[in-house]
Amino acid sequence: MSWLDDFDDDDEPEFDETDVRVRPNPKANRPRTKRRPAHSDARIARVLGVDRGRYTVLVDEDEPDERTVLAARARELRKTAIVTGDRARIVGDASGDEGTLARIVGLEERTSLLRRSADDTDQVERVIVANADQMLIVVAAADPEPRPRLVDRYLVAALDAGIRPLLVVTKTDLADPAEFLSHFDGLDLEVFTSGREQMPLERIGAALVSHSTVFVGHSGVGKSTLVNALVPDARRAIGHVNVVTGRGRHTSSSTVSLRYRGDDGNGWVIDTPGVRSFGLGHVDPANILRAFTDLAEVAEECPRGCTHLPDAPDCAIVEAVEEGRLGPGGAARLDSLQRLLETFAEKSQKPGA
Ligand SMILES: Nc1nc2c(ncn2[C@@H]2O[C@H](COP(=O)(O)OP(=O)(O)O)[C@@H](O)[C@H]2O)c(=O)[nH]1
Ligand SMILES: [Mg+2]
Repeated sequence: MSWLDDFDDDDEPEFDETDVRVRPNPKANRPRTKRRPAHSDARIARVLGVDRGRYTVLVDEDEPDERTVLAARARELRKTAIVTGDRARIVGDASGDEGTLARIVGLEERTSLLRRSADDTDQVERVIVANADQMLIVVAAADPEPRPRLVDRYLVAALDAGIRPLLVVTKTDLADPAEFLSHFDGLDLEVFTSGREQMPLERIGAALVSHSTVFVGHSGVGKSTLVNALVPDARRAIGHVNVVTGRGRHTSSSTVSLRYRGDDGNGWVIDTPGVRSFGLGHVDPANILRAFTDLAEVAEECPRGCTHLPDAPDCAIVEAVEEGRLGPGGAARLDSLQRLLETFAEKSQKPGA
């Protein structure tokens, strides 16, 4: 027995004991609770990334001796998902020296949580990112073709998690995004367009300052290309087409936090691999409506429990649009709202969702 017993390695790779300093434990027969300190000496560290059961955490953030430290999670956290963005309580060797391993003994309460849904093939809900306050939805104007419905799902997930959505359309050198963008006319949504040789790095950068922004979107849309341009030392792998197989290979397979350093301040950028879907099972429709500022105001006149869908009786928004009271864009905004509400409704009717 040694202090290594406190690590959970059940679902993790072989642990090479030569990697760490192992000291014999003369009190191996004492009850576990006694051997485990109360962790009052724990310090808070930001989880930057996870790789095969090992966490890279940032210790003494913004202090002169800020450093990254490798950590494993304590056995008592076996059932706890620890993800990029988490604020972890760590104990043990936090020097960051080669061959050392700190131990995560707890997590600070999360301010937000982005989950990937259980989908048709995967019933397990997975946590992607903790504590993000912005979501940059990345879609390509072409290659792959943009799908408004997919963006709807991201939007609903963001709005429900209390995360502010932003949208960037990449590859505008390949196609005009205007038609696609018209789907989001009604939303209070900051939109960027980006193309080869003309990435709006200053505008996107300004939006990143003082925020923790998770980049989401299908594999191949250009997330890592953007991250590399915004964070010069990021070196995120860019997808390329394998000349032998002809198939696309998108090599950024893990989620990592990277620091954005701008002229006006810093922020955190979280690059994710292609995330296909988010859990929409517990979405509150009021959170969706809230993103449509003008429609939300009109909705106060709606009957109780109004769905705001096309068949809703006496819906004040539907009536206002029909009477032209919401201006020329009113119909488009109502359409966007209804699409998002329907996305939510379909999801929540799915058994087990
Ligand atoms: N034409 C064009 N290609 C782009 C643009 N942005 C990224 N790409 C290409 O799209 C492919 C996928 O990019 P990547 O950043 O790996 O996408 P990710 O999977 O979302 O991280 C790469 O071949 C990039 O060079 C763009 O604005 N225009
Ligand atoms: Mg990538």
